[in-house]
Amino acid sequence: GAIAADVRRGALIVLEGLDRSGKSSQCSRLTSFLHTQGLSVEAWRFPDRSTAMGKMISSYLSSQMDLDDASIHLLFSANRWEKRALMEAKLRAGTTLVVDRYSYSGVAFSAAKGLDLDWCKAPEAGLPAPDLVLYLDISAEAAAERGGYGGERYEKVEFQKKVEQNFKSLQDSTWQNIDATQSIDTLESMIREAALKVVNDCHSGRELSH
Ligand code: T5A
Ligand code: NA
Repeated sequence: GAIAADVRRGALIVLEGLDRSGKSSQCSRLTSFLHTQGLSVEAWRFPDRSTAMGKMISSYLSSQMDLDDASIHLLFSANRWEKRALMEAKLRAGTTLVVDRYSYSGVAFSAAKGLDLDWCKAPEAGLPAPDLVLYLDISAEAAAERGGYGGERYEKVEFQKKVEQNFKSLQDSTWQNIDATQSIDTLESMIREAALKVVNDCHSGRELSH
């Protein structure tokens, strides 16, 4: 039954942060590490640019297409909803998902354009809730110095500062703030420890919430 299936469920681990905070680097390192521990684990990311909606989002982000602020917000959310059934199935089957951005990015970026924060949150309600959110904390200025912004729509310091304020107002009990100015290796070991703990909690029966 549902309870038995949940007892060994996987963990939903989300990495969040400003553009260039180091999320993708840490997601791939964490996924490899959990794999070496014999765990069933997959790396996911949002936006998922591979779907039809994801292709629209990608062309919006690269400024090939313009969309109304509210419309693109709902499209980012819909791109998570279209993956919901698969996410839940994987988690309940025992696979841990390491996810590069989730609803917090959805709300923080759209609200930085001036949309109402609560309005932005509404379409996220009902998606699987993360068991752990690792927030890679770095200032907009320090992030901009890394590797150079690639020229996507949101990669501007003034905008990222607003996004940072919004992220900080979204923190809840599942968050761990991590100083993202530390070395890639230091961050990797801190993240490993936090992730293993939550994977164990989920394997021991912590329920999936929404
Ligand atoms: N968005 C997203 C919304 O508006 N709504 C939504 O609902 C969602 C989900 C998508 C954009 O869409 C917005 C947010 C974004 O603006 P994306 O595809 O996630 O963006 O962005 P990417 O361009 O793929 O990734 P980022 O720019 O966010 O970079 P990362 O993943 O944070 O950083 P990473 O690991 O690629 O590293 C960046 C550079 O820094 C170096 C790396 O080597 C690399 O050069 N670096 C470090 N340098 C020093 N010290 C460290 N600890 C370092 N870690 C990494
Ligand atoms: Na990334």
